[in-house]
Amino acid sequence: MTNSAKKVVVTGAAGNIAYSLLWRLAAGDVYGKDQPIKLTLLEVPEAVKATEGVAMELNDSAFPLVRSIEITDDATSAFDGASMAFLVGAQPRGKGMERSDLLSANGKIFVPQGQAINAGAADDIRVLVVGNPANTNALIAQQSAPDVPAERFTAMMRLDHNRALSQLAEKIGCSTPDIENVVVWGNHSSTQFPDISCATVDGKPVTELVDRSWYLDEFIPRVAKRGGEIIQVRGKSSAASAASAAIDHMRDWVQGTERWITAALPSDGSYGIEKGLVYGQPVVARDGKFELVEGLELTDFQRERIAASVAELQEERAAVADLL
Ligand code: NAX
Repeated sequence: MTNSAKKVVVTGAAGNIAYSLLWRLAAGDVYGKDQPIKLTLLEVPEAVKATEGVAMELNDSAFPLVRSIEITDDATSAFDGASMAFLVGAQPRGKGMERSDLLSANGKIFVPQGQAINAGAADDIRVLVVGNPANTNALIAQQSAPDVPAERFTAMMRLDHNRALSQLAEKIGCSTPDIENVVVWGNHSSTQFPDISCATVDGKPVTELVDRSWYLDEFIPRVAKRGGEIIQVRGKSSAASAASAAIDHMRDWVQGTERWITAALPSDGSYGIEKGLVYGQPVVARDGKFELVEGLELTDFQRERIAASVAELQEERAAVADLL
């Protein structure tokens, strides 16, 4: 007997990231090859026509697991019965727009979406916010959904995590799966802290395999500013790598992993991170849940770097206080 189809919502479905994400999702890369899905594509009214074109191409791909494709500009119906939501759609930063303007413009998208999730999502709802500023957008959505367990709201730090792995692998001359226990603490912004303190390759500490000066002066800023570097070289922002990271995040959340990965989750107050802030932390995934890696002894250097993103996220939260 086949499983009944899960409803999966993707917002910003006419955009660049969705154009990669939808194909991986439809191929079964999140739930696996035995789980049919019903796709719902949520867009703004002006982009509904383009979304119809995306749906036509999805249909032309004849994916065996896709039972239906619905297109809507109505959040309430989109999230009704949803088991999974990729919140990718967001407003880009316009000319002359301050960061606080961007925060409140995007905040206004995530309040109604959080409310719609609260009103109608399925009991097993999992939310990943990709649209920037992702951590604070996730906080807004979570606060707008008081009846849904807070840990169902996450923001994407997996792209930062994958970037850290690939930079380390290149430097050390190994493959990314050889590297264990890397984490990117904090905000999806330049205050993030790619941390190799616990990282190992074949059981050997990474701190013994790379220079401290390379780590501090090249690795940390390069990972934190990689999005800008991609824009400079490619002429457009990261899209396929962001989609791939979103798939990694959701697949691990559903299917589990004992390897450390980074997910931004509402903090439980550990490691000096204010409770409730949606913050990139080291996790494993078991029984369909992310579990924080506990008991790490932090150095003063780590605490300082972790505090920088805490302060930034507190400022972002203050800028959207009227939405919380
Ligand atoms: P695009 O501008 O190509 O697409 C965004 C889409 O969202 C547009 O089609 C737009 O119509 C739609 N949209 C806007 N408001 C909406 C709403 N209220 N409901 C539904 N859809 C809505 O951007 P894309 O390159 O796909 O990037 C999407 C978001 O991901 C951006 O905010 C971007 O900054 C963010 N990113 C986040 C990353 C992360 O690691 N967290 C990395 C990649 C990316 O920069």
